[in-house]
Amino acid sequence: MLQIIQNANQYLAKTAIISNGESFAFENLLEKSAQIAIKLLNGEKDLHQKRVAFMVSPGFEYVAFQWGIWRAGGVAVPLCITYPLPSLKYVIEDTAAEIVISGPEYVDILQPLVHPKTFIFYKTSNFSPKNVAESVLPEISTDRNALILYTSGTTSLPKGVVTTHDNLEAQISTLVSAWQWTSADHTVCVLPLHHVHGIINVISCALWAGATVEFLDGFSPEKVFGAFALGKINVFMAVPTIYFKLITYWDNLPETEKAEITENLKKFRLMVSGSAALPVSVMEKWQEISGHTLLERYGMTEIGMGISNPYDGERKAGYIGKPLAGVAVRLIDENGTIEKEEIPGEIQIKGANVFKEYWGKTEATEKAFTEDGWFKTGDVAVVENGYYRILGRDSVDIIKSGGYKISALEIEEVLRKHPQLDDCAVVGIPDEEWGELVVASVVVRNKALDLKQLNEWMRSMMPAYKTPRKYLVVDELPRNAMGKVTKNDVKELFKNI
Ligand code: MLC
Ligand code: AMP
Repeated sequence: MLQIIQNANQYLAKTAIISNGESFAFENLLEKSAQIAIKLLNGEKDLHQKRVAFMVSPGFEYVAFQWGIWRAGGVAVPLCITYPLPSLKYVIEDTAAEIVISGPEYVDILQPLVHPKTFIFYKTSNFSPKNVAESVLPEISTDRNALILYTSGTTSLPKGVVTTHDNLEAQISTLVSAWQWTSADHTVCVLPLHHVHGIINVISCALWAGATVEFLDGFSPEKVFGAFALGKINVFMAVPTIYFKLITYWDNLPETEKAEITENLKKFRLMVSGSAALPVSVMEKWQEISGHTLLERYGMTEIGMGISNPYDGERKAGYIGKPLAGVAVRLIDENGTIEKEEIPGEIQIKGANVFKEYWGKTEATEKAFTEDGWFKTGDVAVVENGYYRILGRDSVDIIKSGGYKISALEIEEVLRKHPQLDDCAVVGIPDEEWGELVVASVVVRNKALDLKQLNEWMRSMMPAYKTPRKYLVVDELPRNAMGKVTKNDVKELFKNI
């Protein structure tokens, strides 16, 4: 039996999930996920790693479906609930999903993709309760594929990162012990559930440890502080943009409300930031508000978490900390030399936490690893007094905005499909709130092009978080002597607007 299911059996009566104002015990989660597994099996003994894409809102049902897919022997492919049709189509087709599951709110958007020849389509409402004996569910060996998450990179289209149950168990168990999760913890999930931060660090770690996960319906500072005010939540994890937004909201409250929030926050056990660089100013301000030194850590879809500031011991502002237990980390320079303290190099990672492959992309998988099996992250760092500090990324085409990894090339490819554009270059520019802001410099065919319409068109093609926030019309893009667009010069163009 999968470890997370075995663990859940130890906490049957305890509250696992709170969502939509309802509490669900671990036994409810086990029961519901078993019912889902049986329905998905549809008389077969094992799904044998069929890809099952599911578009379900954060909450009890989301987790029950994820576990149900695993318990039936399938591979879970969570679909981002804010994706427009082209992005959903890409993920469903790229994984060759054999089953697609939709929550009631997403049936209309998925409907155009539904065709009896492509996949079996289920609505979550069709999973009627039927009591199930554990013995009828297949035994899942942990070397099997468990999850495919899509990540952007230096290829124009996102790649599916395949992790096995072994990988997930290593990622989760390492964090549970490093950050001392226990069944007494209570956390709140405000993050999207198609990325590791929400799926692994928040939900899976909490449930693995027998703790409670509460879901809010979307993120807003009011909702988060409102949930904190009830006095139960003691663990919080978020991206720097969320801390920035909480701080801005808090700054504008009357003094009495500020003081109440501060009192609530002081009772927390742990607050973590990650997915993007935490500005020192945000860390300091949060400390002033909450009395907590945020624990900053570093991770990636391909590795889960790799490097973390200590739970006990000094959490250094501006640093991502030290390698987590079981994760081997090295820094390599351009010549392949392993670097010592104080000399920058690319972070490379080895360990049971590292993913298996990019789905259906053998060449990309090979390119991502060194000959001796180290995963090349593309992030450049330096070690100072034993603590790692991120210096940047080796590709200007990878942008991090709001904690999301975004490929400039993917956006350019979509922009180029627009009939009125002759050329374009997408870059990320520094931004206090979002980390980086996606912007596009465009060469237009017709000077009368309506940028508002261009923006709306982009929104119909890609999720909002990937679309440019500013457009700049230029006669031509800056290029070097070889004719290649020079992205740093493109960034310069945005300095004064
Ligand atoms: C949204 N908006 C943006 C934006 N995203 N503006 C600039 N840049 C962006 N990136 C705008 C919207 O268009 C909208 O404006 C307004 O902000 C509100 O949009 P929203 O979608 O409702 O935003 P909000 O809910 O406030 O979202 C902010 C957020 C979200 C920070 C909660 O971005 C988020 O959940 N980020 C987390 C991503 C994540 O989990 N990453 C982890 C990846 S795993 P308008 O004008 O259109 O109304 C990973 C590994 C690891 O990285 O280490 O963890
Ligand atoms: P993703 O592919 O969405 O999983 O994003 C992974 C990337 O997020 C890493 O390769 C880093 O560039 C970035 N990242 C994660 N955590 C941090 C951090 N604490 N500081 C800086 N960058 C980070």
